[in-house]
Amino acid sequence: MNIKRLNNYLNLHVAQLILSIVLFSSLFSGCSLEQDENFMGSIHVQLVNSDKSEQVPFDNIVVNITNTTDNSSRSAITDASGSINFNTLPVGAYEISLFKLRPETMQTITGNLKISLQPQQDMVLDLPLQVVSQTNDFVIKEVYHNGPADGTETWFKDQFIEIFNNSNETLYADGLYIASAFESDRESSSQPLSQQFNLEENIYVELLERIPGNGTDYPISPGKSFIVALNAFNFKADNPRPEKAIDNSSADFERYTVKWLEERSLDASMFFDFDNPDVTNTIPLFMEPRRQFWLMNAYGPGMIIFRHDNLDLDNHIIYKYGKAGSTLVHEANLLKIPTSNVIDGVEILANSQIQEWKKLPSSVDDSYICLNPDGQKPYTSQSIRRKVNTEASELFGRLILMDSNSSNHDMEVIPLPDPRGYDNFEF
Ligand SMILES: [Ca+2]
Ligand SMILES: [Ca+2]
Repeated sequence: MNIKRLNNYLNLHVAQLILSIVLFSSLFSGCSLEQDENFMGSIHVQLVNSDKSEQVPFDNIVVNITNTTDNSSRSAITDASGSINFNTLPVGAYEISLFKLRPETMQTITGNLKISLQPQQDMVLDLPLQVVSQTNDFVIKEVYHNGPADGTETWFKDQFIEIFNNSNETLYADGLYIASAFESDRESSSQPLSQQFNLEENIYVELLERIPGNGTDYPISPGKSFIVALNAFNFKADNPRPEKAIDNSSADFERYTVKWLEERSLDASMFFDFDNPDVTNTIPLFMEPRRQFWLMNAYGPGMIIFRHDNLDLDNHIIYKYGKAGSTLVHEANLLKIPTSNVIDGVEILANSQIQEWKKLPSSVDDSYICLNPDGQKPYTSQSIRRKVNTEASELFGRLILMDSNSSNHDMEVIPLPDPRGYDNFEF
């Protein structure tokens, strides 16, 4: 180091040192405790549970408060009244959150609020809780509706839905209903279904099938799943891009509606729907008359599973829809399914701008998921899979999937289908 550079170096460091001393002293000499208090506030948080059907005790819940600017945080534990005070907090933006699992009732309790604390403010806040009972039942683990990226070798012929036993006991697939909810396409309609019908009480479906069986024919162990494929066929075979195609030949159940449609003098598609005699077929129960095979809406299906002891298959409606100002009116014959019977549902939308076109009520899915928020393209091989609830899985010592009735939170988009991918999951 020559003399000039050494001088520059020393000057720089002396300057930094002086700056540090000035800042340090101003911090302490310039700010009295009194002034500090001017930049403090307090927050009183009261937990509130507005869901009367899901009662939870308020005690012993850890509530976190995090400054969203510097990520500093504090936490406190509620007493039975569900109230907490955070005193002498610096002003700023905060997130208040909590997450609690109650193993004894299989409930998850969450709450989240974002607030901005002003100088000397005593803020009093209600923190609404979301209480969700961990499903002791089947959940939809995967919906694969978009077709593979194999150069339209397969088209949509490889669609499947996978249903997972999220409970801690053996469940039976026997008699389970699977339905695909209807929504008109935006090309031919300017009004979503929800503007004509109350979608909270009933779900309007275009396709309905039932798993056969006498009650105990198809046991599914906890943490295991079963697959219902449109065609139980190996689409990798003779495919120029087998890495993008899937093998559905080991599906548990298969859709086959050609005969059913022909018996009703309706058009059937033998190109899209064929029958593997080695795989048990589901029982077709209802198809919107224009459907020629059991195609889950390729631009975003709303899938539900449910049980019903005495389902009324004549509970139809004729839904008329069209473009505003157009004389052309379309009709769809739809079946009403009572929402209260639904075990699980997944709302998939073609993009994130069309929430009013949701097909499922908020009590079944209070959000939605898109393959691509900017607009889905067909034949991408993408699939929609339910995420693992790692916290609950570790706590209960078994594989548990997310189920907060909110697809945005519970589901994820994956680049390739993952049939039975959780069978050997380790946590
Ligand atoms: Ca088939
Ligand atoms: Ca078959």
